[in-house]
Amino acid sequence: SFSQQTYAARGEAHSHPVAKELFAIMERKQSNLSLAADVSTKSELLALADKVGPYICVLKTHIDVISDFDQDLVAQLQALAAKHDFLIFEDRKFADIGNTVKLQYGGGVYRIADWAHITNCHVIPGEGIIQGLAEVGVPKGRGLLLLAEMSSKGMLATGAYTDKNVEMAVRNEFVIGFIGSKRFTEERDLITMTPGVGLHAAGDALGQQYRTPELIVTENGSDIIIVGRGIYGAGKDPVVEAKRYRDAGWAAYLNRLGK
Ligand code: 5BU
Repeated sequence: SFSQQTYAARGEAHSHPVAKELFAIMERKQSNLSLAADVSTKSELLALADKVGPYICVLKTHIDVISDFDQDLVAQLQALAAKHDFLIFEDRKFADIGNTVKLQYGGGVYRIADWAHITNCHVIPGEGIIQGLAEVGVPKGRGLLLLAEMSSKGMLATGAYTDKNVEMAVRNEFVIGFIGSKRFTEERDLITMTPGVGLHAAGDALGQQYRTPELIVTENGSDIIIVGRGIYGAGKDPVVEAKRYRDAGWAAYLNRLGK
């Protein structure tokens, strides 16, 4: 199983350039931690990314919640990605027909495909959404995650719907993996990234559910933990918490390897 192999070995063997780079970063930084940087201004986002950047493999953004977004923000994010050696994942959750998502991904105010190494989509419209996104993303060397599951209470991505995500991921080279709670397949070494990870809280008041790095990485075989408020939440020192989650995620990975 890929779960028994090191990130380094998986990166060397991988055929997708984004997955290859991601595994190499994880190995170099000994980090399978992604920061969900859900702050609402440009200055807060840049300050958080600069502080926590040394401890993460992926910076996950919701660029449309930044009240003073401008193109200089993404230029500066790209500079921070180079400085601290992380990839940028815009958690856009595209969900429209292929022709529309092409416009949303490549253009508009945000021009996501120009700066986000990774984005994601729901497959509710059918496989054309992947084809539309691929037309924009493949020429730019980007990668896509499918939302095979979500972390929130009562979510509807289960059973046959999750299985369809896996089938579509396997047959579309642009797809590098999933958002979900576990490893789904042994084909093409598809990566799983898991949000809803927390060491202390059980959830929030709006349906978020938190599970531990041990459950997610060691037992379920997921590859990357995504942590937001556990790192930058009220009263927290983001650097202290980022180190804590980085160490917990990496320990869970070493446990999985039996080291
Ligand atoms: P938190 O502060 O660690 O709860 O933030 C979780 C982040 O992950 C937040 O940006 C969500 O939009 C995102 N997320 C999620 O929580 N659950 C999901 O299933 C998916 C994304 Br997909």
